Amino acid sequence: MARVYLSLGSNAGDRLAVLKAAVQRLHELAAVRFLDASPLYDSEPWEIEPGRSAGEQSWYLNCVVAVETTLAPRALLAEMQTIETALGRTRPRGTPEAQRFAARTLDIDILFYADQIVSAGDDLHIPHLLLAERGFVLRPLADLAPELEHPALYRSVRELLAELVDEHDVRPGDYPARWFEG
Ligand code: PH2
Ligand code: MG
Ligand code: MG
Repeated sequence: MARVYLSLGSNAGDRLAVLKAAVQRLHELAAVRFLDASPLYDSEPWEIEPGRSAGEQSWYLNCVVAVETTLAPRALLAEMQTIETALGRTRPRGTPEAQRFAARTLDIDILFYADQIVSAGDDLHIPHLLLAERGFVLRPLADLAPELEHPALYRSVRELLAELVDEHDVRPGDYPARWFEG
């Protein structure tokens, strides 16, 4: 079993319902054991769509979830993409740029997979390449696993958060601490 941390985010539709449903789907996967979820954060969007002002793009609801899994990283990624699609994520046609900036009902990113370092193609990089730059990832991750050490940066999540320079606003959401099932 590998311990895995996932970043979940939604900035379209009923964001809270989407994140709750995503946790429910994780429970339903035989090869995944749900462990815990962080509190929820309302976060200012990183990487707004070209041609839009910051005020126009909806804020995200973000959290981090800890699971254990017997799936290998590539198989886990495929399962997460299945959940994204099942919960209404559509990928706009067009350039990778267009996809990257599009609003999303649900995005699930693998942050850490045990202490493995994986770089496989364009779509699978573990640890997540931007995690140390993003408050919307580090804040909830520090709630769950402050002492977790980044296997390439040799710093704990707590240290990464203390050193973080990120102008984007991340606010504890006005939601119950146990917003999820399980
Ligand atoms: N996800 C992105 C791009 N920008 N911004 C915030 N605040 N939260 C996200 O989850 C997020 C983002 C791409 O997946
Ligand atoms: Mg993402
Ligand atoms: Mg993603």
